[in-house]
Amino acid sequence: MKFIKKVDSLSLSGQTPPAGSSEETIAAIATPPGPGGIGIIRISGPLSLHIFQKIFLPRHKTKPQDYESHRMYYGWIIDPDSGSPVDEVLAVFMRAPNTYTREDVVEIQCHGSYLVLQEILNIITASGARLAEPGEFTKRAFLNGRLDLTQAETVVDLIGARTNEARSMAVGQLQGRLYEKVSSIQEKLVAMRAIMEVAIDFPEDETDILDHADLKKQLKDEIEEPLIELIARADEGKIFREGISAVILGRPNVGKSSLLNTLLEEDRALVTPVPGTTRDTIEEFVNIKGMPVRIVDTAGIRHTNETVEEMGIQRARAKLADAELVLFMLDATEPLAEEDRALYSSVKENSKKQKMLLVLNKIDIAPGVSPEQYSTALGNEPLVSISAKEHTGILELKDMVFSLITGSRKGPGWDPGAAVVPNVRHKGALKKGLEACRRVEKGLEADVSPDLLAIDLQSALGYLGDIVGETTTEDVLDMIFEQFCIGK
Ligand SMILES: Nc1nc2c(ncn2[C@@H]2O[C@H](COP(=O)(O)OP(=O)(O)OP(=O)(O)O)[C@@H](O)[C@H]2O)c(=O)[nH]1
Ligand SMILES: [Mg+2]
Repeated sequence: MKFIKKVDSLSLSGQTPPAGSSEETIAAIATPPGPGGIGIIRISGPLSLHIFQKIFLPRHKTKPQDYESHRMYYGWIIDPDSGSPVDEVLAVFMRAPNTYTREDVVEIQCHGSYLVLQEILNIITASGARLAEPGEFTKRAFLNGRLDLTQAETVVDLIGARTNEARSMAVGQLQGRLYEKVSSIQEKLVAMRAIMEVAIDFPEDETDILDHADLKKQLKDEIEEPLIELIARADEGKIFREGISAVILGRPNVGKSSLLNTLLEEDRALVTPVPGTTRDTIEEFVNIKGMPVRIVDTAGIRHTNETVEEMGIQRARAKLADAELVLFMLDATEPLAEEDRALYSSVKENSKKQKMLLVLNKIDIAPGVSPEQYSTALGNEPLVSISAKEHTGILELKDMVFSLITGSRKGPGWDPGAAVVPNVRHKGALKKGLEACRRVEKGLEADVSPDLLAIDLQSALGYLGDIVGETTTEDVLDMIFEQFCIGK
């Protein structure tokens, strides 16, 4: 899919596109599907004003050629072919470059009915625009230099943020926090490459120009250290941005569904005294100290001859495979059962990567129970005692989940809004950049010629350029913007 195509429909308007733009005009519904108070349609590109003039009838006698930029107008959208009114709207024309895409933009606020929105969109496309692809508005904002690639990418994170912490992180990145970090490392690399170039040009003075010890120190302190720091941050970022998945496992009736309900603070799953109540898996998001956690309640695992229950148990095992955390539930009113031990061993055998937390439930009716007897028998895994019914121990459970997953790196003072958190794509490029720097370091030690050092410095610069979008290839860009929704 090629992004930029030349406009061939300009003859429609008899107008010239704004300077610096030769793209097609695109349009999309920007608000989510479903009825709402207001629905918004966005148009961007050289024909925006022309289309607006054609389909909008202002209430006050403003002449279409006199529309001011960034001013809201009240009026009607009219089907230009039939002259029939479509909806009563508020609309704004915004002249490039002070717009989201840096192109001419029109936004129409109509009633939030899908049929109205669709009809207006049809009229717009019949008037010379084409439907926007997913993320195309933001892609244009990036291609036209309004956002760097890290800022454009974080628009998706901001829209999809499930917790305040994730939102705060996305806003920080939208403000350019990651971009600034990467740019400052790039500057240091450029400065170092400049020194290499001088050494290449004046080989007779090379030993004076290249102070190896000093260059190595600079490379380590000012370039490699910040890169290592950023790489370490990427995993934290992933936890808050994408969240983790936790599966509640245990034999029937230990209180798995009760725990899900307690964490959700609603009666989501059926709870009964009958063992084998939950047949299917049930998944919901819970906010645990800012971490979006997908909690999966499962069918209690036991030997059974019943087909439906057995299917539920198979599903529970399948969910285990993609979980980062197992909440292994035990019943404090009963001693550890053979089924508990068997289940524990099979979890440990099948899934070495997961973290585990033993959750000893029903302590409200087993007050004297000693938790140690359970944990010592089950590999000394960390344990929390709770009552899902009385809601006791839930805060401790959340604290333990948080520190198991994050390694307790963040205390209460951690400020996600100030954090710089690269995503997986950035992490890959940062690592390659770091490798290139380490080659330079080795080269300095081995006294290799400055032109070879300059090659590795240049390659490190290339990787960092990929992060901010200076050197990113078209297919990587396509991959990034395909994750967006239409209209963004
Ligand atoms: N006293 C007490 N009872 C609890 C507690 N948690 C759950 N129960 C009771 O234990 C029974 C089983 O609870 P569920 O949440 O359905 O257990 P489950 O593990 O989901 O059971 P299955 O879906 O059958 O595997 C119900 O009668 C609950 O009311 C608790 O903390 N204290
Ligand atoms: Mg259940």
